[in-house]
Amino acid sequence: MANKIKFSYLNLNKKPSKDDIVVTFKMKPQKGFDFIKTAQELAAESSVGTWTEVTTLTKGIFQKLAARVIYLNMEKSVVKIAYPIQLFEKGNIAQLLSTIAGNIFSLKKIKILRLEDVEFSPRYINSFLGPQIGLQGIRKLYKIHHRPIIGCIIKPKVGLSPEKTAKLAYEIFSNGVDLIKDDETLTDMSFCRFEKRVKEVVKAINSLEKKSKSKKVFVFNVTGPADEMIKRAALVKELGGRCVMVDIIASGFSAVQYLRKQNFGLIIHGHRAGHSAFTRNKDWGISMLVVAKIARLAGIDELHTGTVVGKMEGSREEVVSINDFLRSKFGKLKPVLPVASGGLHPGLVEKLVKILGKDLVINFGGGLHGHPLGSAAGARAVYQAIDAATKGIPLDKYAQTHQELKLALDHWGYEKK
Ligand code: CAP
Ligand code: MG
Repeated sequence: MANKIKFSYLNLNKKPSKDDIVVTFKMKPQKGFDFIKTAQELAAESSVGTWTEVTTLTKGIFQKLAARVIYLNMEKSVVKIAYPIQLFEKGNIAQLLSTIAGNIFSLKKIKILRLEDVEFSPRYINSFLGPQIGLQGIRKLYKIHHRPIIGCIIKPKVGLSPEKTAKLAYEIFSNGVDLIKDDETLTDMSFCRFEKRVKEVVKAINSLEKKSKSKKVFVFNVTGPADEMIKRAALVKELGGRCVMVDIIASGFSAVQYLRKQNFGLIIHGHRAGHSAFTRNKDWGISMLVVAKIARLAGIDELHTGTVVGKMEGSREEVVSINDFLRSKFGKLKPVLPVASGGLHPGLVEKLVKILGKDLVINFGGGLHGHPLGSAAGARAVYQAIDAATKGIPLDKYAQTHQELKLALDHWGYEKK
């Protein structure tokens, strides 16, 4: 059906106004459809237009609210669209996504569509709460400023009782790990009730902190229906925990915003399980960079972003750009601490630090509990690897005097930088 456009959405000479939201899409129409016309239809569908002219769309409405195509590159399939700020409700991520990542993904005539990047104006950014604690706040709590935060995921990912979880956490914390987290599928389970787990783990941390000055953080997974999530986080707060985790994709950003709005003063750890359903295909979906920007608006304090060297997909260029964004200025919102996780073991640490730097959490699951001498030795091995990498000492050299690291390198190998 022909779509006659009365007003032109094309405005290649337009410099976006300072409050516009500018979105970069990778876009290619199906065979037989015109690139420039389809780009305009994208702008139309995601702002004031529809498939045909409507008498209710006045010139006044169009001039005020129409999105404009401000850049086109057919060879590279790039389209940039500027959206007037009036199209967006302040502080509403659901409405943002329905606008810039909504119906346009369903249009039949489009073959390739990927939301690559979005630039928000400070006015829009500042309408969100952002992280309550943020990167600096987390480092201040630990009093660790010059090395990566050492993290561990409890494994097996599900199956341990609250008592066994607490015992294991005590052992791992005692051997140099700063943060321990629930896995993303462990919530309130018949074999590991949430409340009991929090109680047992907090007890273990309290007894440990009586003996040592270092602060330990356990990341409790509160993922669930939004009302339950709030109850679980309130419980963590009440029982003396410091951090909660949300599976941000599965739970949805409205739930994350709702949690953030409670101002619990808890660190919010963002797990991104499932993101690859729409971030991984380079010709379709939404980039992880955009997800990271939205997570920061919503109020995540630390976010999984990839490792480059580990088991999860994510190119060096992509992961570095996400981490750089999380630490950079973004309106008045606090920076976010990146989390590298997935398939990591001590032999990968040197390379990882070379690529991603030291300002992040480095998380080990299998690469700690799978140590030939068990979890406590695994904790010592990851500590030694991070200590060596922070000091710039090659791991194989450091391993000559550090037995646990040596065993880990023999077991999993060593990827030199
Ligand atoms: C890591 C992990 C994390 C992934 C998620 C896992 O465990 O707990 O969920 O890191 O990926 O279950 O795989 P291992 P990402 O250390 O045993 O691999 O951080 O890329 O979102
Ligand atoms: Mg996991």
